[in-house]
Amino acid sequence: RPVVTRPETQAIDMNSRPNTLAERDIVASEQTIGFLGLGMMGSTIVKDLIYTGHKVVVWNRTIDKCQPFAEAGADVKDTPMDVVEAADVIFCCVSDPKGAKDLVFGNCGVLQLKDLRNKAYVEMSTIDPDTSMDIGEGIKQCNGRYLEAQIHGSRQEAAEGMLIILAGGDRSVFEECHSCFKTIAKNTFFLGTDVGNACKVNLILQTILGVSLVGLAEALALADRFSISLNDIIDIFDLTSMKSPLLLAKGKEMAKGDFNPQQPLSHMQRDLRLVLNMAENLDQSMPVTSITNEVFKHTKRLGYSEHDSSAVFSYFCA
Ligand code: NA7
Repeated sequence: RPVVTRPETQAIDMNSRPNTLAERDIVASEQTIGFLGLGMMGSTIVKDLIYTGHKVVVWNRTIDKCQPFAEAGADVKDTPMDVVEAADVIFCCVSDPKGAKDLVFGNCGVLQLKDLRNKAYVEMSTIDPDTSMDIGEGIKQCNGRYLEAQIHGSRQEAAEGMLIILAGGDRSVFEECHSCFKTIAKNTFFLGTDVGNACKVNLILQTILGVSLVGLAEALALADRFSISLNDIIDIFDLTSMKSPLLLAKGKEMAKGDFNPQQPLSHMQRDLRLVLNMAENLDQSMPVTSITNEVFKHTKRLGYSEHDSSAVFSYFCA
């Protein structure tokens, strides 16, 4: 099996600004914003929150990632619990449901503070509805308010302030997050007070994305076997009513073999796994998503976990 090199980790550019910010006329909330998780998404979001004048307190498991934010004016804390103590509204943006739960229920986690009166907790990590309900319940039992605010979009869309926010839970928290959401997103939806709905909608969108990417990759791989130029296929696809900006972009990445992670393949496969668990509980048949999941799972084993989801093309070329 050929050795696959990991994509280079991109350092956050603290000076880059989305063009969208100038025209959005943002008046920063006076509340102190806590932020847990400075991965690619979290870093991009926090950088822009600081730029738009928000007072920010941060924590990340790997402490080194906090340094540029300390230099930009953020207060860095040692534990999630310390962030919660110092902030009014606390956002969490980590890899998966397990990480999200660890930060709330774990040692030095959010609930160690016991009394969350006047605190609002906003879960941005991609999670399943059950995890969101568990977290929401834990926060409420300590008198806190909870909002799930799932972020839909790639790292590039985050960098451009063009995410879509899908929110559910406490409406007052949703209102209080207005200036933060306006900083990072082009659209924000409140999907009701029932916790779990926003997670469901986000995962349904991810299902459409995952299945579409596998269909695209499989078709392009067939073209490649016929030695038909992938660029020609993409140019023609662009003229059809099937075209979409995303599929065109992903098709070009597949043609170039450039899998710079905008939406990591491991995240895509995690989402499909969450979708299938959700469907399992409802006895809902999802044969296409099941196969799509298998394809992504195997592509992970080929070494493409940290590459973009478009690396699923490699499955069909192996
Ligand atoms: P990244 O760049 O892979 O970053 C993941 C972040 O999650 C990073 O800060 C990690 O800390 C953190 N993490 C992961 N597991 C844990 C646990 N168990 N405890 C604490 N912190 C953890 O992902 P993105 O920023 O692109 O995406 C984040 C979310 O936004 C994801 O759910 C997307 O679907 C949407 P580390 O730096 O490794 O110490």
